[in-house]
Amino acid sequence: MISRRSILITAASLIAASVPAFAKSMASNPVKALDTDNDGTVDLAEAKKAASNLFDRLDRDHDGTLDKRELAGRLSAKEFAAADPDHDGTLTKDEYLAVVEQRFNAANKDGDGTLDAKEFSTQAGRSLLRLLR
Ligand SMILES: [Ca+2]
Ligand SMILES: [Ca+2]
Ligand SMILES: [Ca+2]
Repeated sequence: MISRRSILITAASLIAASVPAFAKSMASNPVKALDTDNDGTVDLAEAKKAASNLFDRLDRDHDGTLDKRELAGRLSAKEFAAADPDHDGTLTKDEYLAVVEQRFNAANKDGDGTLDAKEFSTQAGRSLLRLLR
């Protein structure tokens, strides 16, 4: 049984941790790293927040959109075409977050509105994670 206090200490040490340690914790337990309200699961708002931060990091030329090069294989050609309804070859943040929402819903097998570690470990969960980190 994990106490509320130890969860808070874990969260505080996570924030204090260096960037490589943060990346490592993402790899071992994505829920822990993404669960900003510490309720033990990742909801859509938390997933979109992480996705939005990643979008900003990937947007190297700071034009507010991601092209295929900036996405670096996170979407297949087919997924990219589906996510880019105006076919201008780039994704806006809204288009990117729409894909995140689709993948979140696909990963949320029990339909409870949140993702737990087990749901992240599925194929759908892993494909969502590629858009979050
Ligand atoms: Ca949460
Ligand atoms: Ca760009
Ligand atoms: Ca769920």
